[in-house]
Amino acid sequence: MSNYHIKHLEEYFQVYRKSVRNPESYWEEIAEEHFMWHKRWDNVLSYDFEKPEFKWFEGAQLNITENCIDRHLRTRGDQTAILFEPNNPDEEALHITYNELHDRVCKMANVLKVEGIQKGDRVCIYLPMIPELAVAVLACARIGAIHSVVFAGFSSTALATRINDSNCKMVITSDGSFRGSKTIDLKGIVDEGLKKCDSVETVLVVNRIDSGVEMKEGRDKWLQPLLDKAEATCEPEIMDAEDPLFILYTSGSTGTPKGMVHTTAGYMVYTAFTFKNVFQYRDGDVYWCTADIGWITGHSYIVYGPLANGATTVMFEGVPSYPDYGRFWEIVDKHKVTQFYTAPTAIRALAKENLEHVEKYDLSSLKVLGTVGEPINEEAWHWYDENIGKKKCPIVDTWWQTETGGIMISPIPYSTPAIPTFATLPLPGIQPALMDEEGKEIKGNQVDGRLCIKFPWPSMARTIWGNHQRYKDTYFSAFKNMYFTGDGALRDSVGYYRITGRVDDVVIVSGHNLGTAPIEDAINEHPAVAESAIVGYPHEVKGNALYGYVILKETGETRNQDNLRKEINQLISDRIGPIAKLDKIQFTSGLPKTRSGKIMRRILRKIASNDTSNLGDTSTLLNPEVVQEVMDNVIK
Ligand code: 6R9
Repeated sequence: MSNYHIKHLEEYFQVYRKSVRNPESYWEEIAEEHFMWHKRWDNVLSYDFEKPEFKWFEGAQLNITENCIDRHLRTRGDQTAILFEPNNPDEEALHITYNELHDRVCKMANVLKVEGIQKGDRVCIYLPMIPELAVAVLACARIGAIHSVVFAGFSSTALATRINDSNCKMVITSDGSFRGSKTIDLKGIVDEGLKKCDSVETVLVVNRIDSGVEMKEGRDKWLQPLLDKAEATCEPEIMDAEDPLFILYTSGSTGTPKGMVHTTAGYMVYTAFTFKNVFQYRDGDVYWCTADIGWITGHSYIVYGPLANGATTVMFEGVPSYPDYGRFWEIVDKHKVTQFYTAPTAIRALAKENLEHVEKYDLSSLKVLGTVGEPINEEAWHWYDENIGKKKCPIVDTWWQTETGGIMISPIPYSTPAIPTFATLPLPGIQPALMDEEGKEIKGNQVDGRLCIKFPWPSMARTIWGNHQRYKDTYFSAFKNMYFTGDGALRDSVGYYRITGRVDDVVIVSGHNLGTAPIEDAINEHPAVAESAIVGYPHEVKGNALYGYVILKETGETRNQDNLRKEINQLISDRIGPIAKLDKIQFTSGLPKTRSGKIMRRILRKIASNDTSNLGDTSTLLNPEVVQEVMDNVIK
């Protein structure tokens, strides 16, 4: 098991040095020892940053679900694979063993085949956090269909955009979902979205809330009766290493969402390897990641990474505040969770509540705590450390992205001494670089710059679905022979990395990536709006919240501003989803612009953040006088 499970700092440095000296042989050894292949690769890595093109384990053949399920059946068939905790605490938790998971996935895979899905077809999955979501993902992978999971909090328009972008042939959804004390009409959202989609032939519907939805003749089918008829075995489709495994959409700073394409072998090897090391998972552990499978964190660290290691992975349907703010800790206690992985925004929200919610429960099973999604502030880190980890659990602050497929920079528990707010050191095989604005690498320590990665790693996204040029432009054009992350970072005196946040127009709200341009597009559709600019500003719970500056058309200026604010947020909610709503909307007569007509968001960001001491030189603006007006009317 060499290299696969790092146990102390010296070993980390040894392994790291080896991994950068000869990345090919490093990853080859791991791929050889820990996975099941139908055919060995001819070549570990070939790459070209210009095209850009990256191929890992070319020539190899495999099926990822055999690695995540079948090969565990002999040794741990009766062990829980997925532990499902329902929204309602009175509903019993479900322990799905590896044997049962195998049968469920095979049945679902057979249903997909009967419904005409073939290798390479795209299947959109729009489901709440219920076992069928993980099963549907794996069933697609079983037969070589490409899954495109869309987070079930997205609106019908956002769903339709994503379905159309990749021409999905099928949608798998449910009648509705439970979220705390509410139910959400998912099927209604799908019906609305599909009015704009021609490619979808079939909609499979899980009955989750028994709401008796309308079923469209010839298109919609209840899933359960089909599963009941299906066989519990399904030969896995043999896939090439570089066959696409899934598409997952992420927000860009401009334009439509980007369908990041991940392929099979490299993604599997890297997510499995990082899961094992970053969470120090051991047999018998119960691992819980609170993310939704609609995000990359759920793909890599609820489904694929844990299952590839034969782990027990918890899936939670509900929210941290229902029935009260103790729910997370109740679940940790009830299932004796050993690794707990969540987002800073959740930690901050829970830290605001009475400590009694924590103290009621026995959290002594916990060994490792993790965070992901955005920078964690020091206060939240300490609260997590003291109240949840009782100062005994290492905290892994894991930095990575939808595009990177797996965790890139993170402490390794018991090896890397943690420092609050630092993601610390790169994982083996990851070669970060900090770049200045001229495109030169900034060497040495105690420096900051734009974070890039200068050598390929197995789980990097290979393209943007249908738009390879955009992939090149977004990630490989800013700096030659480098992947550009879009984040800024600093490297301290011992070489630890701290991520300082996005350097582009993406704002991370409650851990969700939101591009400001699509939100502006939505607002600008309002008949009374002439122009708008969205920026993020610091928010104590959400990390960042959205602040909108809106210029009204002359005709709109006489309207009631509170009503306008509501209408604008409704538009955003319809076009993108409630997560993108603005916390503050300021109406203004103008926006500061450069002479070339670009809105100076840097200034707007500072004003929204109440940080106007150093606005920089505004005299070169096209309309410097507008800065004072914006400042005078800022919404505190
Ligand atoms: C996994 C995930 C990616 C962006 C990324 C960065 C921010 C993620 C972070 C972090 C500071 C961390 N981010 N983890 N910032 N510290 N530990 O979140 O993917 O949704 O694509 O977001 O999130 O800005 O560029 P994704």
